[in-house]
Parts: sequence; structure tokens; C-alpha cells
Amino acid sequence: MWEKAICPYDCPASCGLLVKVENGKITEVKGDLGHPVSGGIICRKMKGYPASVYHSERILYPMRRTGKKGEGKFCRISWEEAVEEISSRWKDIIEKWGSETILPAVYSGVMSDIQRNCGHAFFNRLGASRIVMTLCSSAKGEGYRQVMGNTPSLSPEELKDSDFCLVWGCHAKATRIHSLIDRVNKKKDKGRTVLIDVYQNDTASYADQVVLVRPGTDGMLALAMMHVLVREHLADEEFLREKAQGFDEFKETLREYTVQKAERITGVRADVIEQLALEYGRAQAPSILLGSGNSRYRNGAMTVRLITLLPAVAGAWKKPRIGLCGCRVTRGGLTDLDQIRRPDFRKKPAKSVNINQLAGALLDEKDPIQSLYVYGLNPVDTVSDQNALRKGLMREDLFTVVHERFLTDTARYADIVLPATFSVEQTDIYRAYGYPSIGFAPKAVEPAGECKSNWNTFCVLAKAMGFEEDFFGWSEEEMARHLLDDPTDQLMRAKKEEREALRKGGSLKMPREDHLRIETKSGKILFVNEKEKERMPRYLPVEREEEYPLHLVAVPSEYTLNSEFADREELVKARGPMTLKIHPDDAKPRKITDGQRIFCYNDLARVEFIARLTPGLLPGTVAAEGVYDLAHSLNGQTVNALHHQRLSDCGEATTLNDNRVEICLAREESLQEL
Ligand SMILES: Nc1nc2c(c(=O)[nH]1)N[C@H]1C(S)=C(S)[C@@H](COP(=O)(O)OP(=O)(O)OC[C@H]3O[C@@H](n4cnc5c(=O)[nH]c(N)nc54)[C@H](O)[C@@H]3O)O[C@H]1N2
Ligand SMILES: Nc1nc2c(c(=O)[nH]1)N[C@H]1C(S)=C(S)[C@@H](COP(=O)(O)OP(=O)(O)OC[C@H]3O[C@@H](n4cnc5c(=O)[nH]c(N)nc54)[C@H](O)[C@@H]3O)O[C@H]1N2
Ligand SMILES: [Mo]
Repeated sequence: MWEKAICPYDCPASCGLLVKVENGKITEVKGDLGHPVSGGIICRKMKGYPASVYHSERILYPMRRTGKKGEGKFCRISWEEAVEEISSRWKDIIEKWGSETILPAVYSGVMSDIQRNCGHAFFNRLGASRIVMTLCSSAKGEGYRQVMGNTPSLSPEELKDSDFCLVWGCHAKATRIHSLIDRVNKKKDKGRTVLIDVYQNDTASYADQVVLVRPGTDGMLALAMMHVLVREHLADEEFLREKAQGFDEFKETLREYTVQKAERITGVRADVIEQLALEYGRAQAPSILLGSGNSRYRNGAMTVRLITLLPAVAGAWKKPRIGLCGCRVTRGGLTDLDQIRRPDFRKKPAKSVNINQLAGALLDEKDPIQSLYVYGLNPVDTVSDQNALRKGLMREDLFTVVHERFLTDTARYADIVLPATFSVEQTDIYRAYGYPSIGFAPKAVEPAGECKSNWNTFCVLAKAMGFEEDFFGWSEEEMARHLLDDPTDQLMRAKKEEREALRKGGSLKMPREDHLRIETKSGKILFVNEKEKERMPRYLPVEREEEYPLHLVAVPSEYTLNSEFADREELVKARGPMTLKIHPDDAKPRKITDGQRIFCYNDLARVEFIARLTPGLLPGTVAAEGVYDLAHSLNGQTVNALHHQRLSDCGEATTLNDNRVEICLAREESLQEL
């Protein structure tokens, strides 16, 4: 029997799956041809999903630590014992130190509405500290908002109507293949596609041209392009007079951003910038597919703000379906997340901890966290400053609970490990974050072993903590029904029959948004935004600590998804060992040749990689693909050990692409030490 399911992972499409159920287990997975976004196309990672779900190393019952923290030695206990231990420790901690010394940590392990958000209700009720969830693209969202407010950006299917598309800081082949397929296959006259990236990733095979920039300098590139547009009278001044706020004042500032100046900063030749601007400005329907790569910097929000202004200068928003894709897709939520998160359960404000600074928070002696509860997150492998984070997790006095499916590098530090379900074992609603679409998938099979979903785990913990709200007594099916029975205004835009069908399972696509209705307070595109600290957008250079000459960026891998799929031998094998992509001009003076073991280091760590020499990045940039676990690292650390805990200019986001490093042969470095 084939059942409809939806991919729970952190990709823009939330692909439709069909899972074959035999004897209470899923045995096969294929793409759901009827899915409005993914059609029948799914990635190889999900085709092999049954191997993950029934993996021999999956955690099937609760466990208590018996070895040292981090060592990975545990013994089996019952759910009753686990819940009793957690609730009694928490009651003690609350009495002695207060509920704010308990910190939940969650991010994108599961992206579906209920399972991702239900912990908020529990921890609001508990009065715990809040985790600020800005591990991914909040600087991007912020930069876009400062210009466009709540106006939705383009839906990716609209890119096929564009005759000139800039794929900008986006490894679309790995992260959003449907967007590329839509563009390349469905368009009769293909038009041109240009990739702007710091590293020639495999998405280049879909592009007619690749423009390599220095990390963190895209804002300058956008400004120089706008300089050319204005100079060549390609700016749509009539549109801007009517639809924009502050354009004339902004235009004056463009004078200084010449292509020559931009060449010095971005590393892109002046004539290439000139040509790029002219092609963009002369296109009938120019578009941008914006990734998140260039927002993960100390100037990330400003960079996105400047890129968002570019289509406005060209008058792109004037024409339907032409502009920028990759930011918010609908005006409001398709479901009301507050019904799951229950902010009303919180009785008084609590302190916040930024997820990117989790390491700092765990090591903060003035205001120590007494207990950490981790779910849908594997911070040892995905969050910045890995060594400091592990030091924090080593604290004997920190009571750590990890709700997981595998004994991840983070779970190894837990005092108590709780077994988590896979998506096919739970019921949920899935909103795609990159497409205007929503789906509902009831559970296809019963949970393996003693695994519980996030929802069911919080219900059990709530009971043990004595919470009496009815909410904690609902099943996840009841929660889903509440949400679907009470649709948001946004969801009401879908046809009634479609909403009815959704309740039985499957996905629907929302009607196209009207991008020309600019949803800022003034109804205008904000070239100047008086509300912001930087009222006038401008190029903000990222600081460079000169002792480290190279710029390190982290790039997603096609074979894995964040830290997920480390269980799948065939994917891990295809991905290969931890490599660092280096330009030959940087390798030569350091006597590094392809395939050698090297150290990449800064003041935080010294991480070993295999050198991979490639002309596919500018000299001065090095790139590390993929999130590795410690077992697949070369010296017990991964690239995240080299990431500082600094935040972006706005949006409090990660700056994981904004770190300086030096490299040397591993052998030479160890000799120097002797
Ligand atoms: N070096 C490097 N670091 C990165 C990135 C990078 O490209 N390179 N990308 C960054 C980005 S963009 C992001 S979004 C973050 C993501 O970082 P994380 O949020 O840590 O994401 P994942 O690795 O996808 O998932 C974390 C864990 O959730 C668990 N999980 C899955 N489903 C469930 C469930 O239903 N319940 C529970 N309790 N657990 C579940 C999985 O087993 C997994 O171990 O990583 C960031 N870190
Ligand atoms: N296969 C696979 N799919 C994934 C993921 C994965 O790990 N693997 N991760 C998922 C998640 S959580 C997310 S957030 C999305 C991310 O999807 P994307 O937005 O496509 O990916 P990013 O990690 O942001 O990186 C995109 C590109 O930005 C480039 N870049 C870095 N700095 C700069 C810069 O300053 N300027 C320019 N122009 N480019 C720069 C990198 O080289 C990289 O090629 O993908 C999701 N899908
Ligand atoms: Mo992400």
C-alpha cells in the first residue's frame, strides 16, 4: 500500500513522497507525481529513507549515561525512569536557581509545524529561557524586509518567465533542484543564467556564466551594478518616482560606487561588472534567485538589502513575476504557529540565548545554565565554535537531555537520551518555506521501538511537571485538526475544495501573490528606511583580521543535509572525506599540493582537511563543503570549530561564512611544534 508523505527536512520545497507500507514498515520511497511543487522528483537522500528509519544504530529506547560526558556509553532505562529523573531534576533546579536556568535548544532537524514548534509551548509554560533561532537565514530575511516589508518575493516557478536570471549565493543544484529544473526545462527560450558565488559549485553546470566574487562583498557588486544602471539610463525612474521612497537621495550615493572601485573590493573585473549590469538592465524580465550564502556575514543583512534594491532600480517589481526569489513567499503564515507555540503560556519574560552563541552561554559562569534540553538540533556538528561548545557540554553540573534518533556527537554528551521518531511515524502539517505550498501527512507507520515524537514527549513531560492545561492532553492528530479547522486568512485564499482535500492528506499550492502590492507602511519600496540604524543603504566592509590571510566559507554538500544522513554509508562514501577547496595560487607558496593533509587554523582551532586544489574560487578564499560528524573528521574537529560566535549586522544571524584562517601542511605544522 502506498501512502502520501512529505519530506520533513530543511529544504525549500517540502517534497511530496509516496511511501510503500508493508507489514507495518515503510519499504520503499518515491516521489509523489501529484505534488504541486516537486512533482515526482526527489533527491537520492530521501529515496533511501527506509535505510535511515530502520538503521541498526537508531536509538529505540531511553538511555542513561554510564560513561564520561562525550564518551558515548549509556544503559537502557524505561520511559518512566527517564521522565521521573528529568522532572525531578528540573523541579530541584527550578527551586534552587529558577526556571530560567533551563534552556531548550532546537533548530531544523524536523521542519514540520507541530513537531518543530510544540516544545515552545512546553518551555513557555515551564518559564525556561528562550532560544533565539537564528542559525540559518535571519539576516537575509531582515535585509529583504528593510526594503520590501511584508511583500512576498517571487515563487520559484516564476523564474521560468525570466530571460536573465542571476543565481546569487545559492547552490541550487544541491539545495533547490526544482527551481533550476523549472527554469531550465520549462522555458522555451531558455534565456541566460549567471551564477554569482564565491566558489564554483556544481550549480555552475546549469549556468551560462559564473562570476566569482570575494566573500562578503556582494553588496559592493550590487551597488556598482546600480551605478551602471543609473549612468546608462536603465533605471526605471518613472516607476521609482511613483513606487519608491528615497530613490533620489540614494541615487546620489551611487556616484562613488564605480565599477573600478568595485573591482578592487569584489575581485570581479570592472568590464565583467559593467557587462553584467547592462545585460541585467536591458533584459525584459530580469530575475534573481537569492540563496543564503552571502547573508551569513557580519554585513549580511546589508548585503541582502542592497541586492533587493537592484530589481527595484530596474523596475522589475513593476512587471508581475519579475524580481527577486528566495525570501518570504507569502504575506502571512499559512498556519497560526501561536496555536502550537502558545506564547500565552509564558507568565513572565525570560532571558534569551542566541543559538549561535550557545557555547558562550554554556560557559558563562556569571549566569550559569543548569540544564539543557536539545531536540531537532545537533549543535556539536552544526553550530559555531565547536571546541568551546564541547567544553560547555562537558560541565559535570550541566544536566543535559537530548531527544534524538541517533547517538549524534551532541547526544554523546547527554545525561539522558530520549528516542525520537522519524517523520513517517508522526502526523504533521508541512509548510514549504521556499514555495507557497502546504501539506498534511498523517503518520504512515507506528513508531519503531519505544520512540516518541516531539509532541508526545512534551505531553509526557508536561504531565510529570504537573501542567494541567488541556493542550498537553491533546494528541498530535487533534492538534493538526485544530490548525486545519481554523485556517489563517492566508490559507483561506486557497480554494475550498483544496482545503477540504488537504485534511485527508497531500499538498496544495497557493494562488500566485501580487508582488506589485508593496506591503510596507507607505506602500513604497524603501530605498531609504528611516526606522533602521543605517537609514541609507551603503557598502559595509567585513572586518578582516590581518593575521589570517584567507577567508573561509562553508558550503552545503549535495550528499547530506546539514548533519542529517551521516547514518547512510553510501551517501557518506560518495561525499568523501573532509576537503578544503584551495586556489593553486594560495597553495603554491605554502607548498601544498592536491590531496595532501593540511591544517586550517585560526585563534579558535586547528582543523585537519585534505587539500583540494581548484581554480573554481578566487585566490584568498577557501571553501569547506558539507557538515561532517566528528567520526568522519580527520583530527576530531570539523569546520565549525573555526567559526566564531559573532552575529550578523541585523537579524542576529550566524556568520558562519565570515571567518579568517591560515593553512599549512599538516606535517610541517607538527614539525614546527616539535
Ligand atoms: N559547517 C556548516 N555548518 C552549518 C551549515 C553548513 O552549511 N555548514 N548549515 C547551517 C544551517 S543553514 C542550518 S539550518 C543548521 C542546521 O542545523 P541543525 O538544526 O542541527 O540541523 P540537522 O543537522 O538537520 O538536524 C539536527 C538533528 O535533528 C534530529 N531530528 C530530526 N528529526 C527529529 C525529530 O522529529 N525529533 C527530534 N527530537 N530530533 C529530530 C536529527 O537526527 C539531527 O541529528 O546548520 C548550520 N550549520
Ligand atoms: N543537499 C543539501 N541541501 C540542502 C542543505 C544541505 O546541507 N544539503 N541545507 C539546507 C539548508 S538548512 C539551507 S539554509 C539551504 C541553503 O541553500 P543555499 O542558499 O543554496 O545554500 P547556502 O549554504 O546558503 O550557500 C549557497 C552558496 O553561497 C555561496 N556563498 C558563500 N558566501 C558568499 C558570498 O559572500 N557571496 C556569494 N555570491 N556567494 C557566497 C556558497 O559558496 C554556496 O555555494 O539548503 C537546504 N538544502
Ligand atoms: Mo539552513
